[in-house]
Amino acid sequence: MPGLLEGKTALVAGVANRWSIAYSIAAAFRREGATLLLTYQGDRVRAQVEELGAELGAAKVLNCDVTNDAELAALVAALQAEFPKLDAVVHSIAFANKEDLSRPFSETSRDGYLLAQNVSAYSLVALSRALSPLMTGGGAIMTLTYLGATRVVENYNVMGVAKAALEACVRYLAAELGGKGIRVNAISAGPIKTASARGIKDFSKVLDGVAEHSPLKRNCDPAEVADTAVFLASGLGRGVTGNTIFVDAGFQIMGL
Ligand code: NAD
Ligand code: IMJ
Repeated sequence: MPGLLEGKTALVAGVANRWSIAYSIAAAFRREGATLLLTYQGDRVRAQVEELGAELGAAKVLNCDVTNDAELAALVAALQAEFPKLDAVVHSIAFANKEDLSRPFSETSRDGYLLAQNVSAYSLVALSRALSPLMTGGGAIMTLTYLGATRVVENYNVMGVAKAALEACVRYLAAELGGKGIRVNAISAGPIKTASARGIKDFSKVLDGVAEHSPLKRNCDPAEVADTAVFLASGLGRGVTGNTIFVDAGFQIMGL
């Protein structure tokens, strides 16, 4: 049976290691027959991501810090030379200062606030502006968000505000890029034990809470998030844009 992404080229930004949500998405995209391009942030993770890229049969593994306009331009130049068209872009990137994810939200510094917005929200705008001209046959841009965008989640703080901005960016980008046949959506994943969750105070309590209270009585797993990304990148998602799709074992519908 042909894969759902046969003949499509997808760029996945945000693989740091095997536990990254972006890694699961890249693996699912390959499974469905996509040509895979991976980008990573800097030398610290290069060796690891190159190894994972080789394992996945990625066509290209490229450096790109999404806060650096020169690196974004270099990425576009490198792709233009080799890949005639891009069909899907996955933005799976977030960062805030660790201390801003534990102390009171009102103590967030101006620099900490701007850092979280720059890396976690503005970067979707920058990436979309850079890469949408390569999406000449239309396509799908998607990002990862979290419930803390619209609800108060303990310690999520400045990241919640950044995710609120990210979800608004999704709507404005969707409205603007729709005319080019480019759809823009967010996947709101339930808590998953990745590097970005490690060291977060009481994270295992958050996982236990979801397992106890969600409709499906369990946590979500990264492969479920990845299959939703496949749906959005494929023709099956052709009518969906500007949306936030929850892949969270149903947790967000619950009141008490
Ligand atoms: P992760 O740490 O594996 O991924 C975060 C990625 O962001 C890393 O690959 C890191 O290199 C990249 N990154 C940070 N700054 C960057 C920059 N300046 N330029 C380029 N890349 C940069 O963790 P993850 O949990 O897979 O997170 C991926 C996305 O999923 C994030 O947006 C996160 O907010 C979101 N998310 C995570 C969870 C969870 O519970 N793990 C739940 C919902 C949403
Ligand atoms: C992160 C902080 C507080 C509560 C949290 C999380 N909950 C969940 C997360 C309940 C699920 C994970 N998440 C959704 C994120 O988006 C994480 C982003 C993040 C994590 C770190 C940790 C290490 C660091 N900076 C970070 N920046 C962003 O130094």
